[in-house]
Amino acid sequence: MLRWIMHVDMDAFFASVEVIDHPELSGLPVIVGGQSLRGVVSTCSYEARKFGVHSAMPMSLAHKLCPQGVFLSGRMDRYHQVSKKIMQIFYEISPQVEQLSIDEAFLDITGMDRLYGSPEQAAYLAKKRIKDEIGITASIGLAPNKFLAKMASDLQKPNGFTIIKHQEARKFIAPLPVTKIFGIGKNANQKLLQFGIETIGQLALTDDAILQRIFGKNFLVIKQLALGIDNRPVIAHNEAKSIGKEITFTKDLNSIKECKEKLLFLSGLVGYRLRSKGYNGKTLTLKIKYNDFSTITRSITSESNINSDENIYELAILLLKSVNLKGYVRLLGITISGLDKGENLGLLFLEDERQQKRNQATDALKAKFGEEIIFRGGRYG
Ligand code: TTP
Ligand code: MG
Repeated sequence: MLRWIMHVDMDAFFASVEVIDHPELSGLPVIVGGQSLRGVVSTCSYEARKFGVHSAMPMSLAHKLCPQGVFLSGRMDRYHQVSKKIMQIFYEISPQVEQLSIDEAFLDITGMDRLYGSPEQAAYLAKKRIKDEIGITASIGLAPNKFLAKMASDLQKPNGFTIIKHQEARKFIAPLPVTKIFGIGKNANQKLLQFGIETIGQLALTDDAILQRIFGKNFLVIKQLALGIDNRPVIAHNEAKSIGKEITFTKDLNSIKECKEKLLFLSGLVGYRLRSKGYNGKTLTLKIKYNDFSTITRSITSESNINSDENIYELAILLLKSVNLKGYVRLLGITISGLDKGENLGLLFLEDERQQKRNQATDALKAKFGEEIIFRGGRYG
């Protein structure tokens, strides 16, 4: 079954909400943002963009560029309220909605043709419902994956609708500048230019050795994107608040060594569950139940995202060490919360490559033979 993802992003969101609430502003250059001397522009209507005004610009400059603008300080509560209504429309179209920010979301509409006729019709429906029920325009990208859908929604703003078909994906993105790829900023762009690489098509044909020199160990992610490949799933936020596993032992544990051994096993299970659902988390909670049924929990929050077996194990051991074990242990549990979607490609660039490879290898086995087939050996001393 062909995968179809849409990315929907409201046009000039805060300014558009001001216009629906104050119809007399329609067609005017509306500029929303901090009104103090040092304030910056949050956003502005497309009419104001013609004067060169844009998000993050100092408000003083916006006044200079567009003196006739309508300057408003913004009402976050109201924008959140409208955002909620828009997300509600999305959830009525597909259960697989991943909200990315206040005004944008991915919807997975794979296999929903019976309901809508075609992916295009589902996308048109989203557009029409936002216009009819909210009163603002949205730009939509419809494509085989998240990367392409997000890129597509941006190509014909405002009120855009861009479809990238499966068989055309590579050709479609080939002429676009490399900076359209998330993760290619000014620096990487400069380096690519030294090799004469300006477009995504040229990037896709570049030697791996050169890409590795420019992007480091995770160059393959960039290469895949340049080829139009992106397998990240759309993750509905309401799916899970935490992911964890606990085990009651048939025989109570009576040493730190045994506890460590079991925590290693649990780390592998929890890590696998996190990764297979595309999550990473921030907080790890260790649960210990003694054989008298008294229970303690200890939590630790990491600064960086956690999803590798190693990181989970390290944190669990830190917590175990902070506990003065007072008797036989009947149950141990590890839970990861503060979950985040896998959208952040940056993570891929940060993670230790060897660790990542190892996790991928064991994940493949677990996916095939079941969660408990493999766990990492280690020294517990
Ligand atoms: P965006 O979707 O980036 O911008 P937009 O909806 O205003 O315009 P576009 O048509 O290009 O999508 O951001 C959504 C809202 O987030 C935007 O309306 C205001 C807010 N925002 C800021 O407050 N500061 C910023 O720098 C940006 C980029 C957005
Ligand atoms: Mg927007």
